[in-house]
Amino acid sequence: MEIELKKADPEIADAIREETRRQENTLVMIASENYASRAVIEAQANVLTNKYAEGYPNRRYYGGCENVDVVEKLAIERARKLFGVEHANVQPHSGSQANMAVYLSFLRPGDTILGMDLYHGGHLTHGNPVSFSGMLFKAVSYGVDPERQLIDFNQVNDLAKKHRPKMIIAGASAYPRIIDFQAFAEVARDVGAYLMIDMAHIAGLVAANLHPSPVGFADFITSTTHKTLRGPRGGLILCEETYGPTIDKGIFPGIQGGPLMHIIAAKAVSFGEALGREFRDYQLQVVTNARVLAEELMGHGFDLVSGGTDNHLVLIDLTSRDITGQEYEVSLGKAGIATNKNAVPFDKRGPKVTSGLRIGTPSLTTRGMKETEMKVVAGLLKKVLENAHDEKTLQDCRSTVMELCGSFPMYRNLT
Ligand code: DSN
Repeated sequence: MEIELKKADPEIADAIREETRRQENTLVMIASENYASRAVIEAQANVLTNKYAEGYPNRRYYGGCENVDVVEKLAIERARKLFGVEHANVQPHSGSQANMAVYLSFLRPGDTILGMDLYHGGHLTHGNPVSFSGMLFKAVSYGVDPERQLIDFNQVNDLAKKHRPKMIIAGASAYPRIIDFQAFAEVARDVGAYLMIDMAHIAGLVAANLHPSPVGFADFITSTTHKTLRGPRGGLILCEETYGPTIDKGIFPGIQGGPLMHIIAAKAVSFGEALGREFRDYQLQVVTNARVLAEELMGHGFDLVSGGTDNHLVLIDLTSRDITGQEYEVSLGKAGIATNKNAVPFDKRGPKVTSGLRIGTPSLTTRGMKETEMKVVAGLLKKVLENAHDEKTLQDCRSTVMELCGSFPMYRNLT
């Protein structure tokens, strides 16, 4: 296949080869990225991409769906088993599409939703004005309290009572602590709102029982499949059987056409992997690595949002430093460490600059790195922070990164 591509389209083949090299030679610390296994990649690079399969298994709008039905049924069964739910829709092309389908299935334009502010760790689709969620619905936002930087449940409660949202959204993209789903469920019940929990970032931890499960608390659970869960890029919706038919209609024909059967095959493979014994060990190491990284960074004098982490990510607060999130991200990039600038709660800088940096351990842990390497990485983060504009030091750090990458190839632990 790769040989064919090289002949047919050398420019694209070259870009893929360079991207492979970049991923291999970079410490990927973007909290939402991971390395899918070769089996997952193989499952999405094949003839399944040729097949139209609008509809659902055994009730399609196209003939010849007998094999893709097998694929989708397996993906659904495995997702249900993995998370202990009655109904799974594995067709969302992304997490945003999963969220959109839930909203459009159970809300009407103009309804009120209550979600976490993007600048406090929420996601664009939880009601930000630049996203469909903020354009179509009347969005109200909660955040973290200024002292502890934990979700402010007094505020959630007050806003819910004041605005009577039709749906409350829990879940975050940059929140380093356990989320109390029960507390959200109580607020939702008190005001008669639906509760949607977007567990995209922590889905792998939930599957491994290392973060409390949203099952039993949420009416709807949405996720991506490519973050801690380590599958292909895509989305997922879980719910009780009673909501299943409405959710299914919300995805197709509601907001999507033909499902991406090659991606659904890869989702099935990744759910199968997540059901295996080794997956829990991996997730445990992800969390341990994040904790060690956080402790080391604090030992080096870094300020961390909420003073540490319970999950896979760490949010560095640069407010008291003479460097922006944007500058730090660029300098780390020169040293071979991929991260992303990120707003911190009550950030005075805009989203393109920011006073924070988000880092995570899923990818490094997939490469087999453990506590010892986290200490080395924390030292590199410190060195780059203190020498952000010193090209020689950045090149020295780059050499250390190359050595680490050489010792921990990205596919060492994955078949
Ligand atoms: N863009 C993702 C992240 O990086 O967290 C969320 O969808």
